[in-house]
Amino acid sequence: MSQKKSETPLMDHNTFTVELEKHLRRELGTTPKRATAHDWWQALSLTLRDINLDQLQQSSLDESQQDRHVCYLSMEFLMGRLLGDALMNLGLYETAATLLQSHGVRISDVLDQERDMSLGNGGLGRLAACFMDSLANQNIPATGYGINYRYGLFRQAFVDGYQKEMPDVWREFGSPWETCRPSETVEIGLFGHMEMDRDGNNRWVPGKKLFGVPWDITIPSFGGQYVNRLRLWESLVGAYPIDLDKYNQGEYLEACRNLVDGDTISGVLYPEDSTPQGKDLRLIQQYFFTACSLKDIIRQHKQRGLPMGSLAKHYALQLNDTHPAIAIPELMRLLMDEEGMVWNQAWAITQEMCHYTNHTLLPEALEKWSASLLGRILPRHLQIIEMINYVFLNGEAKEQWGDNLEIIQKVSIFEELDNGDRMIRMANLSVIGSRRVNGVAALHSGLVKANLFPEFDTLYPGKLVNVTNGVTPRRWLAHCNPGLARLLDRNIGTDWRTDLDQLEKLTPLAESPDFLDAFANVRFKNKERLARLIEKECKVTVNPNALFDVQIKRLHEYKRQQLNLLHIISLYHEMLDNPDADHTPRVFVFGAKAAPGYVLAKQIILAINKIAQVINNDRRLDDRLKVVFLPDYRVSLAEQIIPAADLSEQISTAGFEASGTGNMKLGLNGALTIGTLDGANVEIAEAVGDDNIFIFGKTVDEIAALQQQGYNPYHYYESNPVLKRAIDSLMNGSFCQHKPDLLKPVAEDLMHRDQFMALADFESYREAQQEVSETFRKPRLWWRKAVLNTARLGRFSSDRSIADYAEKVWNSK
Ligand code: NBG
Repeated sequence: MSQKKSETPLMDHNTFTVELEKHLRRELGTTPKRATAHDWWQALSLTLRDINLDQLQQSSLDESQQDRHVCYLSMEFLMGRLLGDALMNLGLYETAATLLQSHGVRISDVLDQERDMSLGNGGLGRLAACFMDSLANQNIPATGYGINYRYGLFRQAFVDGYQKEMPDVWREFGSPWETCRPSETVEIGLFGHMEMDRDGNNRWVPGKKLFGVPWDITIPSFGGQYVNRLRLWESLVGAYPIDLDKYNQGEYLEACRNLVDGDTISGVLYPEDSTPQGKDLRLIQQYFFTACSLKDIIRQHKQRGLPMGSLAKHYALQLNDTHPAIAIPELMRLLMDEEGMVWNQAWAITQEMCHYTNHTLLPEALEKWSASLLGRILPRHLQIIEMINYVFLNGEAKEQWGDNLEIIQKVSIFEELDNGDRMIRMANLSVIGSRRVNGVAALHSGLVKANLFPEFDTLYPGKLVNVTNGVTPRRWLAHCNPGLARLLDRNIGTDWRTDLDQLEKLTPLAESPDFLDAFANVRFKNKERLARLIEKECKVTVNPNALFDVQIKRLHEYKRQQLNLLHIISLYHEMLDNPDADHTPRVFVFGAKAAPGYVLAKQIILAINKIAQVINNDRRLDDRLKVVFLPDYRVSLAEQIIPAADLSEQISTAGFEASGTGNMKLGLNGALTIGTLDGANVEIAEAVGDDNIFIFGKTVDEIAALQQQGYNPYHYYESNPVLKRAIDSLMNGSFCQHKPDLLKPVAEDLMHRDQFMALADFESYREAQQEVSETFRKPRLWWRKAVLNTARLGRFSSDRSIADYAEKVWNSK
């Protein structure tokens, strides 16, 4: 695993300039004199892409027969912007900046031209992107497989405090990073029926054909010597995009049917699936990218002249959640129906090749497909799943549990519904069909074993393992926080970029007042920068000396943005009550998107925005309290917020956040965490030490006990006057006088339902927040803790996660 540093760029200054200008002239038809910032962005991206493509050839030539190629199958890849990161990886950042400057162009303006590739929703998709980066850095041959969505998640704006969603048109005129490979187009089937062929074999006759066209994006290691590939599929329906006969008869819409159908399948990420059409589409998307990827893998395997029997030796499939779980029956189908293998051999290969990551315990997020729906779209796959279940229940399961119906019903892939339909539990299918199953943090993996799959853990000892998530230090430290990166380089050398445990060398520096000052100074500059962005985006002026208290993540009740909000309201009241007390000034920063169909989450956004408006305009506070909700949270916005955060809010109900990765990014950049003992917070607390983190709230066991005894949020409301006053102010229209009922739904839910027990943790949270405020007023103490956070979080590098996967899951290197 040789890791080259970026000090010796792959391209020298002169060649770089020549190549760049060539792209400007030949591809964009412009000159350095006339080029706009957008032209420069495109030309730079094309130049770097070329370097990567050359190295990709080299890397794949170097791939030996002994290597096990990792195929990471994921519905989501949240890549963000690529240019800045690529310049840094290839050691060309300074070169590019100087060159642009000589043309009177600022590199930051050029980088700002890039639209994020927001082909993901949250942590799961960003994890996939960090893992692609680390796979390249560990020189592990790998391909990421996903969908080339025409539109990203959605673009978020706030209108009168409400979230408004718009399509994210991220690549309307193409993306310079993507290379189309039409010659590697694959064809897959959908719908249709089963038929008996002459030999008496059951054959699937698809009713519809679909083409998958691959678009490739190169993923370079740091230094750029090793390059992997992300391959995203775009769907096409039919051989011709339009029906010319119909077109000529003036039936324009009908003539474009294929175009529309194709565009729909790879159109948007997470289409609303509350309608039957939405459900069909989602399953088709899952099957589409999985089937295309498997065909691609088998084609390459054959091209290398290798026998089908050795497929699993050469390829490991990682199923990122159950979204690509249809890979299990699809692989069985390919091996049996197309390659002529018998069941047992195909099953042995499938079980050897597949690995499944579980990212959630929330029952509503564990995928189930109705058997009738799946059977209509994929009739052969339903048969195979039934057979897998039959063999499993009558074999291993029977041996282990005899006729214990309760257990048999629980481990079965099928859940029988009262209306006669059956639901296919994709998680059970994934566990049965995989060689390893991993959770994403120690606590979560323990719960996967103990609560979600205890029977499978008994049946398959050693199959269920843990791989704690990680984040790439290239993007989440070196690139997003150049000030801190320089400080680290000066003090501990530059190797931390590819060996994050080097950060431990900072530990003694936590005792040096000079170093603490320098560290604080970097943060201050980052906060000034964020303050300018806040001013621009939210029209709110914030004081960079205030404590920046940050909660950035998907909006979900279990993540408890509402708990944060209750605390903000209580602080507001406290400041109004005691205007002369010495309050620690705070700026609360939110970034979050709510799923379009998630009503309560959207109401929480509205509440935060309305309260922000009142607080930000209340002169009595003397600017000591500000609340801002930055719109359109995405990777590139996270890159600006994280280096400026003092406090990291990780306040989920214990047992519900599988891992979290924002917690790692913020901690690594020196923010202190206020958090529950949930997900990776537990391991972060272990790493930084109890004195350097603010832990509060009920533990997993306490939450379970409370749930069991019957949770009554009203009791907390009634008995805690501070809490009561905060909730009452939501109820009685204090924050929106002309529509006093506007925030009632949020208040009522908290008082009477509060599914994630925010009220039960409120007091403990408030106390922890008081400790935060007091600590922040002692700068030496605060910065010492901050430095120790950076120093001790090296283990949360995704390089370590990937090394763990290689060892515990893929058995690859
Ligand atoms: C999310 C969890 C996070 C975790 C990421 C990555 C899903 C289904 N799960 O806690 O909520 O960090 O996965 O593992 O998106």
